Amino acid sequence: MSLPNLLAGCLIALHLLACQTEDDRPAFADLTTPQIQLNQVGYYPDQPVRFTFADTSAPARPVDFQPRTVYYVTDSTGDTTLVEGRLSDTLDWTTLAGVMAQTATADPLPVGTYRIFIPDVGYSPAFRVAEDVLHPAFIGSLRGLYYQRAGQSLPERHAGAYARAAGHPDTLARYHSSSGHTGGTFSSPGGWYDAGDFNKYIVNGAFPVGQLLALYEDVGDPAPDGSLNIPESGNGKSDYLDEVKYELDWMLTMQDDDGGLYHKLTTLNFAGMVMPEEATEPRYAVGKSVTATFDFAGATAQAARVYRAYDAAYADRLLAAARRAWQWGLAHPDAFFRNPDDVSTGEYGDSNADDERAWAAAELFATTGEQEFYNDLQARPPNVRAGTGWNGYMANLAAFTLLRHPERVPREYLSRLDGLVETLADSLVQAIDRTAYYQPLQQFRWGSNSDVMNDAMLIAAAHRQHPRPEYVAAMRDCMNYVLGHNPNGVCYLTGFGTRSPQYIHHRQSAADGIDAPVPGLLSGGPNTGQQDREDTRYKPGAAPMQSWADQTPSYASNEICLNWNAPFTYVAGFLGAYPLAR
Ligand code: 9MR
Repeated sequence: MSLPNLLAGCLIALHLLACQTEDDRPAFADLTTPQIQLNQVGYYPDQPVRFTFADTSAPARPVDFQPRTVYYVTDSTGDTTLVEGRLSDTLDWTTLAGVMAQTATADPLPVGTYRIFIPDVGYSPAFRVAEDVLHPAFIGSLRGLYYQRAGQSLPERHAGAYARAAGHPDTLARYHSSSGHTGGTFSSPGGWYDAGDFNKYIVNGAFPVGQLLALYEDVGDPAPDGSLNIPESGNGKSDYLDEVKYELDWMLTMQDDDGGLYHKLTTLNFAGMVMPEEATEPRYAVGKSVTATFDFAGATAQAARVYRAYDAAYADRLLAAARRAWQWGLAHPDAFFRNPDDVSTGEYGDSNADDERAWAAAELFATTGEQEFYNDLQARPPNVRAGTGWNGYMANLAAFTLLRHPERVPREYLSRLDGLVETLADSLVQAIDRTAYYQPLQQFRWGSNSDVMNDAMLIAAAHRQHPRPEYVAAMRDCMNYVLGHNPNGVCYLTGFGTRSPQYIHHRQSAADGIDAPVPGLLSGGPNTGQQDREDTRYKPGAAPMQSWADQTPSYASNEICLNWNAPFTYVAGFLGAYPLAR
């Protein structure tokens, strides 16, 4: 081709490109701004639309902030203005969120898709208003657990683009010397991978199972047969219970003949960022602990109740396993787990098992009504906590279960628990109302997004006892925060909203060659500890809520984990299904 022809060709190509860009983009495209932060998944038709205007690209100095006056709610094209409203006075949210901000709470909107427009700032991402607005995210987060299945291939018909080979059969797991066995192997297949790593931990299997089964008990089956597109769909049984059973079945394999539970099934060290089938280092049963054993007793005793109608023989098996674990726990009160010198995988360590014991006793009592378990609860009543992060603390689940099954619990005991939950929930509601971005946390630790969701679970427990609109509003505020109403302008559930994490710390997502990460997984969220700062580039001087990095190496802020998806699932399921929530 001659030079003039080449130039002419280039010009035509450039012209086409320009035309295409102009034609395909809606008028507002260049004006969509992360400076307007809101719940990118959306709002219920009876929910006020809370959003914030904050410029996170500039240093948050009061002198630099230019307050705006009005906002408009527009249709999704941005062309038609539907509502005009005024922004709040300027709020100094620098300490926690690193921003100067203005908020607004628009009146509830009818079903539809909308944007917020602020003159000289731009348009927000589009958001939906719908009766079932959280349902896709709820199903997505459950399917996120399916994607975590170990020992099973994920066929395209269930996993779409994320189809993959099976990894970690775990049929020839070894015994680490800390397990009390020498030599030999045992079979421990199935279960969900814990997180971005491929290991399986009893403490962090039992806790999410307890939270997920709590939802089933509180709202009824939230994902009936056929709703999750998993291999068991169509078997005539709840998809929800089918998926949770995948974890329970694995947990049952981790019980030693004497009733004690191996603490975890892991490699000696974390694997590289590879697909599951490429991570083939030997796996070991490591340790045997009182915390894992009581946690297992709690989860299986609860499951024995929930699975009775699903499969009575399975329920019997679960209850027998729970009783044996309970006995082992009583006999080994000091069997606390520490990583042996040659093991560096997750520890889930703990030096106090009172709360695990209370959870086990509560579930065994709710399931059997036997006096022994109540006596134990009287000696060690569950001390409910809020705002402190999970950190292996099980007492909240114990309290929720006792409140859920009041018929067996003496009135005085119950009213003490009820009062505690109500007082804490009320203090959370107040904290949410006066804290940046209307969420309850003052401290942002590892997995802070789950701390927000765990606090919302506590509010849900109070709401079950004392239904109040302010409880619902507070839970929805927590959801707003996690789904985009935050200074990062990020919807932390992968695959949902308009800006969600692209580089989660998750081996499959890093290694599968697909740009977008596996969907339905909740990023841990801002963490001022920044334990990974050597490999992660955090914004210098980031405020606590901005101490988050969408970077693959950021295991301390952008990993995903079972015990983060589970409370998200609970809250999304509760808001969507609980009759008193609306
Ligand atoms: O969630 C856990 C966090 O509270 C701890 O500070 C951290 C360090 O011990 O571990 C986190 O749990 C990780 C576990 O140890 C291994 N799998 C991934 C978990 C989430 O990061």
